[in-house]
Amino acid sequence: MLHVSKLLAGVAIASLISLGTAAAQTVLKSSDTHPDGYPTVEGVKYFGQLVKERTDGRYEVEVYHSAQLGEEKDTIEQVRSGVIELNRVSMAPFNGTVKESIVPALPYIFRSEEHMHKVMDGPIGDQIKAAFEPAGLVVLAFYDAGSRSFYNSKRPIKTVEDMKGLKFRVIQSDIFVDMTAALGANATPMPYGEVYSSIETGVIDGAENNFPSYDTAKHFEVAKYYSLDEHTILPEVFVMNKDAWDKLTPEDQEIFKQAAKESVAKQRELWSAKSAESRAIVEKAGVEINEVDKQGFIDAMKPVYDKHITDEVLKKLVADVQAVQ
Ligand code: GTR
Repeated sequence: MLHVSKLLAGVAIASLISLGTAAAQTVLKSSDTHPDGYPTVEGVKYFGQLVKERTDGRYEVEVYHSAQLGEEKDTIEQVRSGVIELNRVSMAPFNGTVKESIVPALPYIFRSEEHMHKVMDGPIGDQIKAAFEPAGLVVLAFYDAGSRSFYNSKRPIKTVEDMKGLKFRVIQSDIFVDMTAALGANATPMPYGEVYSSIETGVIDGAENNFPSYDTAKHFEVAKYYSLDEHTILPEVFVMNKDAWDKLTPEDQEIFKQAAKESVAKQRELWSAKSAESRAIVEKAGVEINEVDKQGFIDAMKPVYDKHITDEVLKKLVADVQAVQ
């Protein structure tokens, strides 16, 4: 009897102690559409690890990968309203909400990945980051996502002519819808998770993405022609709910910023390795990869710029990006 009551007291004390620790600890939920191991998922996990270490465990990040919390559009609403604190998404789904996010999503705005890094790591990147705040979001980092190209189940695309009549799923942004239309094809913006079955059942002929997404979402199984038009070098965005950010002490904000910065270096490293690996995987699986007459694609983009780059802020931003050497 004595033993049991001692034991019970022990359990009670232990749970009190663990309650105490739990109260001091804030768990931040983060969403990602990609599977575990994908470079963005690992980038955010690395961020979380640094934050945990440097706040002595006061903050912890839980990454919900594989779209466990929903498709990107929905999770953007969740992080804006504070249902979740963190989110890693592409730049493009913000195009309708944050005007400045349009610029890095424009086709052929960046000449190379180096050009994109220079822009996004510098003052223009800071200006784009600041533009997210009125939407209730603080941008912690821009991550890499290589370049996006069209792939489909019908034929290799070598010139703009070959795009005619094909139906593509595009990422959820009007820029991508108009870009595809300007190339003579049809665009359906739909959630990422629906792409595989939509190609398989013939609802669409293909989609557009980078090699790691094409590989890990298994789209290559149902669309074997991958054509290197490389229409965008679209960065990823890692955001935090602004109220959650404002609750951090200035010291903790510094820790978060520094951890995010270090996670960028980590993510970029993982990204280049994964890009090469994914390309090799799909080639081995029999995918046909072909070069494209890119100039024809570039020339076709004028109406997209004319339609979307109308106000002075965006005009200046585009000129500033183009001027970065
Ligand atoms: C990927 C990106 C995802 C998602 C996806 C899509 O390249 O990393 O965040 O936006 O594209 O096309 O929906």
